[in-house]
Amino acid sequence: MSQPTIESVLQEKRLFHPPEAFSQSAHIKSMADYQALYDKAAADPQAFWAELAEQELHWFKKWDQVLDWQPPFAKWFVGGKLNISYNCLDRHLTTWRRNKAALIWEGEPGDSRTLTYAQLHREVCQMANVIKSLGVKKGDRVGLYMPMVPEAAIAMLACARIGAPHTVVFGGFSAEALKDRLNDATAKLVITADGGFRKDKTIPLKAAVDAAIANNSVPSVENVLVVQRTQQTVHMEPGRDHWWHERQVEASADCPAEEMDAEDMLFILYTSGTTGKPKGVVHTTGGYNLYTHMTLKWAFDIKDTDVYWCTADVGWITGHSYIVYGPLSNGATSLMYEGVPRPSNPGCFWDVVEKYGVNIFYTAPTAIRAFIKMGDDIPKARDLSSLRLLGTVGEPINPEAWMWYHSVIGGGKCPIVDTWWQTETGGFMLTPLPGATPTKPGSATKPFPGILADVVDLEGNPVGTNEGGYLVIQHPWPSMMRTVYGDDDRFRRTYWEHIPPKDGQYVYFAGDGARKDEDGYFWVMGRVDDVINVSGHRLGTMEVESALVSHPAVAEAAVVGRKDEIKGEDIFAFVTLEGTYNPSDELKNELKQHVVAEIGAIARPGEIRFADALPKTRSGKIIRRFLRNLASGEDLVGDASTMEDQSVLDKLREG
Ligand code: 6R9
Repeated sequence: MSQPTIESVLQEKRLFHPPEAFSQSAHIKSMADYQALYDKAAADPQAFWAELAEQELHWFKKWDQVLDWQPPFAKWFVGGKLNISYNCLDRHLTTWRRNKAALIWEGEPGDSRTLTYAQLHREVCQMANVIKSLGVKKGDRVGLYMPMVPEAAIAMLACARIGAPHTVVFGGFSAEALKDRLNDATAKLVITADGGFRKDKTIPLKAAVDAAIANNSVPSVENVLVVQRTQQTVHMEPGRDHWWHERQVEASADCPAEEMDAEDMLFILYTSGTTGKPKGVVHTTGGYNLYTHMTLKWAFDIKDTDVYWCTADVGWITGHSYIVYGPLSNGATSLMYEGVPRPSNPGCFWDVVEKYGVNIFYTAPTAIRAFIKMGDDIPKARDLSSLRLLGTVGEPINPEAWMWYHSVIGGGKCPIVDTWWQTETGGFMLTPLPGATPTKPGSATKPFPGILADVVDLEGNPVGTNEGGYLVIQHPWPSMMRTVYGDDDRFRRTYWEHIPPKDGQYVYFAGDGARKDEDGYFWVMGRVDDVINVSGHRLGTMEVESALVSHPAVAEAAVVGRKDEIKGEDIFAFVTLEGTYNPSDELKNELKQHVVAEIGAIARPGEIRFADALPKTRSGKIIRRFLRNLASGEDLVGDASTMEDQSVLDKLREG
């Protein structure tokens, strides 16, 4: 742990009550209702979740046991049988929702598609049959490397339908990063596209897959299924590569959903940790289905009349839980957009809101800050009056950005739902319920009913009101990650051992610092480990360091986060060179490009500084605290007496 103490400087006092009309029609209408649910769940979490599971989901067979908790390993709805693709599709087909829009999709060049529940079901069944015909069986892993097109969601649901866990790799990751993830998951099939549109260019996805699996470097991959999107020329390896559109026309639209055990693996999603190796976060079927369903319903107050838009990419957990599974399980209309705001079209988000009459809009603080910079005229020139709720996720939102979002985008009438959660938690953990919870700009407010959260010190003792500490969860919840894929030990070490269990009671350590104010509101302050948050994306400092060191010029590298107005944090790398290399701007650029090739554009260092040596303790540990101070141009904070060589700092300061 790099920062044992956390000081909180935020003192935000403004309070915003839910508009009365909103509360009246909301699923949860008042703080009294919230409190009643919270108390009921806290008194008997198992009964609480069992009742909802029975009420909200379709089960082929009911469970025998609600929770089997052998810390840190949890099993929910043991013995229960269900299929999340059935809950997202089939069960709606016998209702009026059959012909309701399930997915509304808008492509970056302006093309669009709407798929009703019946149409989506049909395509998912076809894709499931094609996947099966390529030799994939229940339990086999399938890698997805996709642009933001409907086929990304179709492929996820098709995998879920036949019980083949998917692992979606964000399309912005490099071939190298893709290779590592496919290997870790031993994926048998990769589903990709020729390319995707991003910022008026095409991204060569298929070429990246070719590079990732070239020379048998991912021996498990037998086939590649390719969706046609950009029509760019791609190499198709005979016998290995197959066009989706050619296979689709031959595929039957009849594919019954496999009866899955509640604890069967649904997906693996890789996320950065504090070592160089990404962690495969494992989620299972029943608990994840229930929790993403309930959180979307209550925290976003989803209704059948809503057009709901989450701007995340399906390559992240937010896309999994709140573009695909949560919304479709609720029978909602989920909007998917391929584009991102770009110089040629800074108003594209608001055009989409206006075009489809979006009612619920969910995005990230980094996007909000970028919009502020582009100026109010852009959103003000569009009709945003359809919006009734705004959500935010990914990093702490600064109160100024919150206020702008509230007034300029929400017209002062939309509750803002600041959702704190993680890849590991599967769904929202701290969140307002918009018809009930008064909000404070910058606070994710209170735990979702059924979540027992607290702020503690490293011994596990609760800290005082408004004192900083570590955010923990004290009771298992249905959508908690089950393990790190293939590495139970890492799961235990990372999440369950930083804070020692007390009286046999294990707590989940989130890796975030927080404080709780006098009203019991949580204020999340950011990571306390060596993870940096760049534009809402998690990157391990070690990952970037490993990438740098893999370049022949680099002897040693230390990476820290530096505050950035738009991105939240930016990557600042200190690098020492091998003897035969000389510092130069060309080399800096080459190293930045090298990191992009190793990990992806999201990891490109904002700044690289060459150094003769890095500040280290006598035992050889890099003192990141000092590097963080240097990166942000601050004075050095803290004691330097443990340093091996004091002159190192003076040289670093000179740059
Ligand atoms: C959903 C997602 C998780 C990390 C988490 C925290 C930060 C996310 C936040 C937030 C403050 C919020 N984070 N939401 N911090 N307020 N509303 O982002 O998952 O990519 O795994 O990142 O993001 O630091 O620990 P993931």
